[in-house]
Amino acid sequence: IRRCHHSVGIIGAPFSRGQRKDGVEKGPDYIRTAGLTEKLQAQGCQVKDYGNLKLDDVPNDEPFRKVRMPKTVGLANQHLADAVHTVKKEGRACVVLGGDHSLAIGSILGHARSQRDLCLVWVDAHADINTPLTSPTGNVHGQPVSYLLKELQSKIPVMPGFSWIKPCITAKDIVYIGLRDLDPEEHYIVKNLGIKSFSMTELDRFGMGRVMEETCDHLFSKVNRPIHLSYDIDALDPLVAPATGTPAIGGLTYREGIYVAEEICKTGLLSAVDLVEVNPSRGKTEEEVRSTVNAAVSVVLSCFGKAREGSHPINYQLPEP
Ligand code: 4U7
Ligand code: MN
Ligand code: MN
Ligand code: MN
Repeated sequence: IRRCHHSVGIIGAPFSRGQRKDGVEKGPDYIRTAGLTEKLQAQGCQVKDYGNLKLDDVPNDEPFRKVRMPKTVGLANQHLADAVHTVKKEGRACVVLGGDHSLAIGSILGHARSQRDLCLVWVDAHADINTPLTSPTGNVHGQPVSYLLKELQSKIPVMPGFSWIKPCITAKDIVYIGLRDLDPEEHYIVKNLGIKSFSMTELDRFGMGRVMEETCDHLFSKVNRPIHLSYDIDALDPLVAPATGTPAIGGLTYREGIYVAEEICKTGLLSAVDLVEVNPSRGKTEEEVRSTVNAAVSVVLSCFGKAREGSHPINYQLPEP
């Protein structure tokens, strides 16, 4: 039985300051222009588009050690957390269109305000769990998970723009899918905290069917909980989704990427989704941009009931001759 959220709230978060490449702020509008709302409606969802957040640069935003634009990133996430909280209060499943992955900080904290027992499925080539002190780049899009984890709180320095952030998840509440490009410090953290992780190696060993079974076993062994799905488009192979800031070869096929979303939908527990890191400026051709944006739209549609086996209204009756 398929129990999907039929009321969806969309927030556009045109934010790029969690990394250095221009263009990722255009993600939300490209995804909308590809017809996301209309297609969700056509498959039976009731959609409210909350529009794009106004996310401005904070002046005099000097780096904190290596971390770039901490005040700007902190404030944008504060606004996003409020917006996600509003969508959840109004009883909708929340879709955040990014923007770069630093947005997961605000998205997950806003979600956790109304859903205290949420769990996190992180689909990404990267673990995004650098602390501000391990980050090799200083880009916050490689760090969001570190701010959210209770176990890492003692490793996070006090930073301008970040003082409102209180960690809301524990290591056992997370499952990673699709990892293939981790910094050594990130690998240490994932192993040391015992975070459940299905890298591309486990995917090759088990197949995506078993990976999704074990993901659900891990997260719902005791009790069912709301799911926050944080989906970085670079989890997909660059052959499918090339228009992204940090592509990594050897990723999920289109089919595997869609399968993750279908299975999450089938749990009936999906409460919020981030679809991030679509960067139209990184496409070398129109076709590369189209392919990436279409993949992003398809992932969201599958999250909310689109099934490749087909579907029909519950009370459908064949026409009588
Ligand atoms: B994304 C990186 F060093 N680990 O921290 C870093 F390799 O949101 C990349 O997953 C982070 O796209 C990628 O900057 C962030 C780097
Ligand atoms: Mn990534
Ligand atoms: Mn990411
Ligand atoms: Mn990326």
